[in-house]
Amino acid sequence: MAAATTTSARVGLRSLKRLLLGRTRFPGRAPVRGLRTGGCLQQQEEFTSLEEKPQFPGASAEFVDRLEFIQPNVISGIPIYRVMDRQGQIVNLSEDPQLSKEQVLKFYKSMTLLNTMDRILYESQRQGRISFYMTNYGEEGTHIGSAAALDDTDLVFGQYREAGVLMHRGYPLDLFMAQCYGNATDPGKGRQMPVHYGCKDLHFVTISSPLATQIPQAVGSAYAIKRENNNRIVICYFGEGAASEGDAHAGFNFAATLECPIIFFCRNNGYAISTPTSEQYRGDGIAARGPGYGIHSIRVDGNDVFAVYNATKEARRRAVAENQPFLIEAMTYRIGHHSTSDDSSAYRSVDEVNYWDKQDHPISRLRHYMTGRGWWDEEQEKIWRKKSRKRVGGRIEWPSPFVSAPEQAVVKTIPHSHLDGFPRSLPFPRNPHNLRKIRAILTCRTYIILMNTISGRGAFFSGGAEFEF
Ligand SMILES: Cc1ncc(C[n+]2csc(CCOP(=O)(O)OP(=O)(O)O)c2C)c(N)n1
Ligand SMILES: [Mg+2]
Repeated sequence: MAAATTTSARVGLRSLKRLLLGRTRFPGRAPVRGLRTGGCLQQQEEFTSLEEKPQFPGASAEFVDRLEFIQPNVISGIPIYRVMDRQGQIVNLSEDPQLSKEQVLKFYKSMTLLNTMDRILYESQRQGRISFYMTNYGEEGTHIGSAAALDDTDLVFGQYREAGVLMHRGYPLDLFMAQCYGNATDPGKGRQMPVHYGCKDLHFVTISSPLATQIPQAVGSAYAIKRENNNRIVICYFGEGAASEGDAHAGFNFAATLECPIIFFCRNNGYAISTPTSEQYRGDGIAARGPGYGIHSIRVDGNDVFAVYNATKEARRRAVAENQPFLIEAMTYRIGHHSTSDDSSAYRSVDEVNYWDKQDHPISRLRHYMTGRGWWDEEQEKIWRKKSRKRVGGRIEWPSPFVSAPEQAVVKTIPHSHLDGFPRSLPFPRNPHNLRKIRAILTCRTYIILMNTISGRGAFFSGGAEFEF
């Protein structure tokens, strides 16, 4: 069978050779004639099959005479670059980014502050104070490590689980809170769902929920930045689930062919809502796709903030110097539920979550590193935790237990059909039961008006007029 295949392959090669009339590029051999219709019938020089080189414009590769499919598992997985082990020890001293104590403390404080903000906003949602929230638990290292390696003017396109990037850039806690509460201070005035932050001054493009749409948009921006030639880059974050969208593939290919200075930063956290990676793809993750598009790619331990920092810094340096896209796949784990609309205990075990929470967490890894150097101890930890809780908690405005007079006025503007029996005789208590009921009975538009109202100090729109209270 193998011999027959080889023979037929050789016959095929010979006829192919005839098709290539005039296209050979071997030195010292003049082409017989230019290629034209019917060229296969014309005379050409004879070569041995070993001398023949492929001339296809679409690939640069050698001929082989064995029929063999490429195995998807030909290598045992793209390796995962790391700098620190789980105990916070530097594995290879030459890879230590040698950050100062102040820089490392800043990393740690940003990562823990993000964690504290998540806890308080998650609780806010559970108490019915805000409509929705998404935590970043377990992915703090990917946010801070990558953000710290960028220039402040590099343009960020996020997916929705990258609040730490914005926090590292100095977005105030007040505005995080205002956005989630959709109140008068929110630059978007409650028109977006919670966690859809955006900040022009900090070069952070507003989050939009349809998955992967940010990818081709980011590539377009990177192309514009390349034409401006001002040493900036674009970084585009997305999850491994979003990488299955068609937009991701279009974006990768445009970035490679147009040679755009962009870092594709994939947070591979194991799940896309309830879909585990084992059902999401059959190849070797997302990093394996990079070479397919001609993109320099690396896989890093996303729970190692130094590995993320080193990889992003080098990718950024080369993206600027070479006008090339880079792909970083940061391996991590989504410790929280997908969002407050999800209950992950339905599709994964508590033991699995506990492993990442207790044994391989980016925050504890960095803390081990800091305590190993004598930069941090339990007392400092206690003081900082208390202070950060106060910093975040102090931003929440606790509304009064009853709906205020201006709020009553809004409820009166809601068509009766939308209220479906909900009492117009106000005040009604602002408790979670009432909020849930309101959510269930109101149409989306009315719901937004009411949520803005109820969230306290809100801005709302009614009949074209804007009220603030
Ligand atoms: C086009 C589109 N399809 C489906 C959804 C619903 N959806 C929201 S998040 C999500 C999962 C995304 O997972 P991943 O990209 O891995 O990010 P992660 O949530 O894990 O950070 C899905 C399916 C959506 N928002 N947009
Ligand atoms: Mg995911």
